Amino acid sequence: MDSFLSTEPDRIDELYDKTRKVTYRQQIESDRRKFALADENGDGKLDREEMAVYLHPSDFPKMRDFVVTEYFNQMDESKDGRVSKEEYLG
Ligand SMILES: [Ca+2]
Repeated sequence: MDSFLSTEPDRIDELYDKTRKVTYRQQIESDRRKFALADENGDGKLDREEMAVYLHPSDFPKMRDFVVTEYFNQMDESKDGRVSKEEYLG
C-alpha cells in the first residue's frame, strides 16, 4: 500500500501500483476475494489457520486457482488472455 500516493475514494480507479500493475480498486477487490477464500467457515473473520491461508496462499492447494489468476492478470498487460514472452520477462 505504500506505493500509492493517496487513498482518496474518487481516485480509487486511477491510483496505480506500478510494482503490482494493478489499480487501488483492483487490489482491494483481490484482497476481498482472497479473504473470502481463506475464511473457511465463512464467519467473516480469520482465525490463525485461516490467516495462514490468507498470508501464504501458495502453500494451500485450495488457493491455487486464485494465485494463478492473480499472477496471470498481473502479467497479461495487453489483456488479450495470453502472457507473451515480453510480458513474462517484463
Ligand atoms: Ca473464519
